[in-house]
Amino acid sequence: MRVLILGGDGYLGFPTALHFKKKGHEVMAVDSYVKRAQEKTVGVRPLVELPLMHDRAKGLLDHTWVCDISDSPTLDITSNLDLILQDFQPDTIVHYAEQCSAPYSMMGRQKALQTQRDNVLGTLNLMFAVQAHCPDAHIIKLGTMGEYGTPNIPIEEGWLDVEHGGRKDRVLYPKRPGSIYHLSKVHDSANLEFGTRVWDLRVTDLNQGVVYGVGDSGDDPTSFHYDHIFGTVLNRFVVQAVIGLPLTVYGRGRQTRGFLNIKDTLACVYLAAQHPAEPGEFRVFNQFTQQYSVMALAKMVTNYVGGPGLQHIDNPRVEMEEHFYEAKHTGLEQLGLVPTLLGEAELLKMAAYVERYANQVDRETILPTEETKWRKK
Ligand code: USQ
Repeated sequence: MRVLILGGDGYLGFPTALHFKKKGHEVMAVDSYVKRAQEKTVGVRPLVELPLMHDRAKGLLDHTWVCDISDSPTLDITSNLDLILQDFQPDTIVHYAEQCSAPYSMMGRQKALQTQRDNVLGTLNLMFAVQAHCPDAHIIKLGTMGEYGTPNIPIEEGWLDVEHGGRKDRVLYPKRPGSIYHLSKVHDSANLEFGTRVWDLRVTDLNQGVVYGVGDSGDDPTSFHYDHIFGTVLNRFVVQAVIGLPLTVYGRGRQTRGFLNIKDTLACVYLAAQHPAEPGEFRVFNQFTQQYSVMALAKMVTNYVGGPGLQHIDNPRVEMEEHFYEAKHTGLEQLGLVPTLLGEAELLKMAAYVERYANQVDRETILPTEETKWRKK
């Protein structure tokens, strides 16, 4: 396969590009480096500061291209995205190139606008470019479990069979996301489903849960965040335990989410690529392997990694802190996913990785601030 990875500099993008390359495919990675600029603006950095994607990729990937995929062509100038698709003719396009942080999107009007502009318009632009240059390419879009929110009924994989007024239909599962970022993914899903119906695009929407971990050995460092803006909860808890800080449980901590190991992200995306959606199909998988409450994770980290234990802090978000949660996730397992389960071994591997760089942790970026609260004073 010729595989195009959009967002190739990121926590998931670069390891995904390497994964496809190791399996013998021709890989091009694309990134605009906007995330690096955002990190500087808000004063955070990943645990390990990595060279830029186009330097890291030397000798590892076939091609790289630095550009913004939301730039559209003008009357006389072809956009970079159009040039890439024209020349490279990908079979598979893995689309990670989006602002990925809920707290970032809630920091104020400018960042909310930036999030929805980059995410929604980037995906829409991609849909037009694919239609024009490689209409048979399979788009694998990273969505999020957060699109569904926490409804009081079981969550299906993308679609819901309804009976109403004596009639039956199959509709996109109702969405009730919890941040401007998660909303942007809902809009993406609606646009992509439209593209499959109207232009026969082939789309797999991967509603991914919260990712944790450092990959196979931790030897290929990736953009691992632990700060209150870009860090996800389990990665943050492991860093906090390693450096001896109490684990920051937001509110009551009974919020429940789906989780998966970064290794399973790579496996799921690979499985989706090997089994593409049909032309005109909008296929949705819920991409997570286990569900946990925040409290359960905090207890597990304290048991296996150590540290001073957990502390409940005022929840900076507006979210339910105790709720029903039952989400289906059978599609990827039916394609052959063998889940990597969370336990002592995985947590100790993460802790060993973090310990190697523990002296680089910026403790000032761990606690949420007034700026990242969903409701400002
Ligand atoms: N939480 C804490 N303490 C912390 C950090 C988070 O209790 O120190 C709680 C949050 O309140 C939330 C849960 O843990 O209830 C998950 O938060 P998170 O920051 O790990 O994840 P989230 O903001 O939901 O977003 C992350 C990724 C996003 C992806 C999403 C998948 O940043 O890109 O889409 O996970 S999901 O959560 O399934 O929507």
